[in-house]
Amino acid sequence: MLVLHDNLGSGNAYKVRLLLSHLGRPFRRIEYDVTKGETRTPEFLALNPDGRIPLLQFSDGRTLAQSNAILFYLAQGTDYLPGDSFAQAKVLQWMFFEQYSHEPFIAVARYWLHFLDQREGLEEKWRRGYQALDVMETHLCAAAFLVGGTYSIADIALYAYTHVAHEAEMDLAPYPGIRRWLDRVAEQPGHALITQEEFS
Ligand SMILES: N[C@@H](CCC(=O)N[C@@H](CS)C(=O)NCC(=O)O)C(=O)O
Repeated sequence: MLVLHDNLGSGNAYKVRLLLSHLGRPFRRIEYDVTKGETRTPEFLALNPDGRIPLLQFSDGRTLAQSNAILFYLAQGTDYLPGDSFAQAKVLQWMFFEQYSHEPFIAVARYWLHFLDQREGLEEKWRRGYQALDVMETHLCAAAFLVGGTYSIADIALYAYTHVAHEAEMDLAPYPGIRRWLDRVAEQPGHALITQEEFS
C-alpha cells in the first residue's frame, strides 16, 4: 500500500491526499509535526534528504518528494492530466507558477499566522500573494478551470493554499472568478477537506 508521509495542516501534503481521494487509491498516512522538527530526524532524512513532507513511499521502498511531482506521477493516464502534450505543458506551467509565485507567499503567510503567530514580514508576503491571485483571477474570470476547461492537477495544486487564504488573513472578496472556481473544485467527485484524516 502507498504510504504518505504527511501533515494535516500542510497544503502541499493536502494536494496529494486530494488526488488520492479522487482516484480512490488506498493509502496509509504517517503524521509529522513540522513545527517540532519531526521531518529532520536521521530516520526521516534517510527517506527524504530535503527533510520535508509530503513524501510518497511505494510498497517496493521507492520514495517521491515534491507535491507537484507526486501529483504529476499519480495523475498519469487518469482524467486529472490531459493526454495532449501542449495541455500537459500548460498544466506544468500553472504548477510551476504555484511553486514560484503563489506558495512562497500565501502558504508562508498562512504558516506564520496559523502555526507560528509571527507577523513580521507579512506585508510583503501579502503583496506578492495578491499578485498571484490577480493572475489567477484574470484567467478564471473567463475559464471554468485552469487548463482546457476541465479539472486537472493544475487546479488541485492551486486550490490547496488558495482555499485557505483566509488563514493567511487574505481577502478573496475582490476575486469572484476565483471564488466560483473554488466552489467548482469542491464539487468534484471524491473531494476531500484539508482536515480529513480518514480515507476509505
Ligand atoms: N516544494 C515542496 C515544499 C514542501 C514543504 O515545504 N513542506 C513543509 C510542510 S508544507 C515541510 O515539510 N516543512 C518541514 C521542514 O522544512 O522542516 C513541495 O511542494 O512538496
